[in-house]
Amino acid sequence: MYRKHLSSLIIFSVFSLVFISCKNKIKKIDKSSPKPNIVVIYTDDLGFGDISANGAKEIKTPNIDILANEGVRFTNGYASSATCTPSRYALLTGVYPWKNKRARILPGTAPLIIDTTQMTLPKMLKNKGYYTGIVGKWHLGLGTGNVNWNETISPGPNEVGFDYSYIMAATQDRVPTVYIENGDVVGLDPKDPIQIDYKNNFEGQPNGIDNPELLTMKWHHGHNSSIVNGIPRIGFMKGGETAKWSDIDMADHFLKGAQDYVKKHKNEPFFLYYAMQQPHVPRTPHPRFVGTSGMGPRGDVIVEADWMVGEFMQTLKEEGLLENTLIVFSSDNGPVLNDGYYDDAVEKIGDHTPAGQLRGGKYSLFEAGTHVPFITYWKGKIEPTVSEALVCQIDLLSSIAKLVDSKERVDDSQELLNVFLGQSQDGREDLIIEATTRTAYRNGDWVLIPPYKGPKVNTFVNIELGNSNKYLLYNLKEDLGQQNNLAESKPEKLEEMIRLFTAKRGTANTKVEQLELK
Ligand code: NG6
Ligand code: CA
Repeated sequence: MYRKHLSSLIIFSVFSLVFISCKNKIKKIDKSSPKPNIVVIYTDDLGFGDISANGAKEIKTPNIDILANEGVRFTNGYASSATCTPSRYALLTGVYPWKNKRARILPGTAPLIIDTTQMTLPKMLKNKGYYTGIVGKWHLGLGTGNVNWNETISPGPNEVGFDYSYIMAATQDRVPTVYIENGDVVGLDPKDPIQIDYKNNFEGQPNGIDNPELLTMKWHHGHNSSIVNGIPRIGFMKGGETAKWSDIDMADHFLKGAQDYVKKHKNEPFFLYYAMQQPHVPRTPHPRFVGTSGMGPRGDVIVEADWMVGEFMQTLKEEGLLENTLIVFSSDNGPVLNDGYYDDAVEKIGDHTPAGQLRGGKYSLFEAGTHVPFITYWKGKIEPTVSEALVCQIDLLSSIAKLVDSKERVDDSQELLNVFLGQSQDGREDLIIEATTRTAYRNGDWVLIPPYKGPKVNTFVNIELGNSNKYLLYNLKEDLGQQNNLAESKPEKLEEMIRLFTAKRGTANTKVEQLELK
């Protein structure tokens, strides 16, 4: 009896020892490969051809080029949409923006369009022990309607997965022109409360139409409401004088926020969404960048943004984080020159082609709307690669989830981790792209744009939108510039593309919503 007990005790002890040592081993392995930090550097309206790594000759972007040339430079990388809000929605949620009716260019007063119960990139990372933060442009709505800017604003980024947020609510050209930190307007004097109205001005307040003498930048279309720092904006604002941002310092301000964030959280795995405001309008380079591009403010703020990327990378290096940080660099949509202000963007463009060889631009269903710079960089982990794989920002959620050992996957977001790490060129088979609620379909080298009513060209911004009364079918391998419509000469291909597109998209959406252009 006693013997029997002893032997089972021995067996049990040996078992436990093996189990414990195994457990320790697993722990050890975990420790020796700490979770990589994740940084998404997201520019605003930067075109495929706006960086020298993608062929720009007239403008130099040496710092972005380092990421591109030493990481994976994607030649078929896409934003989900040709405008900001829908692209950012897809980036953070992994859901196609055309599935959310509210995912369209939002006014500064719009409510939050991400459901607080929805999975998001920061939420997934937070669940895996990451500290998560955003510094820069938000533009996904705040609150639930009728925001009181003088109290803590909620829900917002902090309710959809960010531990820390330092944001501008919408765009640089929209009120409120203040920074918001974790829901509170920074530097607000309670005796001078902020009021915002997107329809009517407040009595006695100047505006862009009646007070041209107050303007340091002239408006071309839209942008004629409240005047802040001499710049007429979209929407009316009263009060909050001490909280108003300085436009020429904005890029430095966000850079410092991003750098401080990294320094503060360097000892834990962190995620940073560094959402730069350049080169969106109003283009307000800091004086030290004025004239550096020879292309006027648009070129100057690209040079400025590139410098910021260099400074930010330097911080990662100094903090010893470069080899443990995956950096994704991209843009929310394609380029536009005149987006509402007279700022010489058109006049001084010279031979520069912001979209490279692509047709269209911001707002367009043609390639330049969504086909943007896309780079992944991870020192020591990613080999310098040029990848032709089809990838989209929407795929980052599921792919990064795989990287950090999370089981989260979102249907529209494809897990392409090996592609993002440059270890495979096996990207997406197909992708639905969006431009101001219209959709088009890429499959392999082929692009199908269904017929849409509406103007062929948006004459304000001078961009071809991709509207046509017939199907447009292009083969990008032979015709990257989308000059030869093959819909008639390739009827079988056309039919196949319509069938595949309709199966994924539902009946092609032919209802044209008006752009928010006056
Ligand atoms: C448009 C604005 C444009 C820009 C855009 C949003 C006018 C006339 N045009 O409505 O200037 O702000 O919205 O850009 O108001 S985005 O990059 O945030 O999508
Ligand atoms: Ca944008």
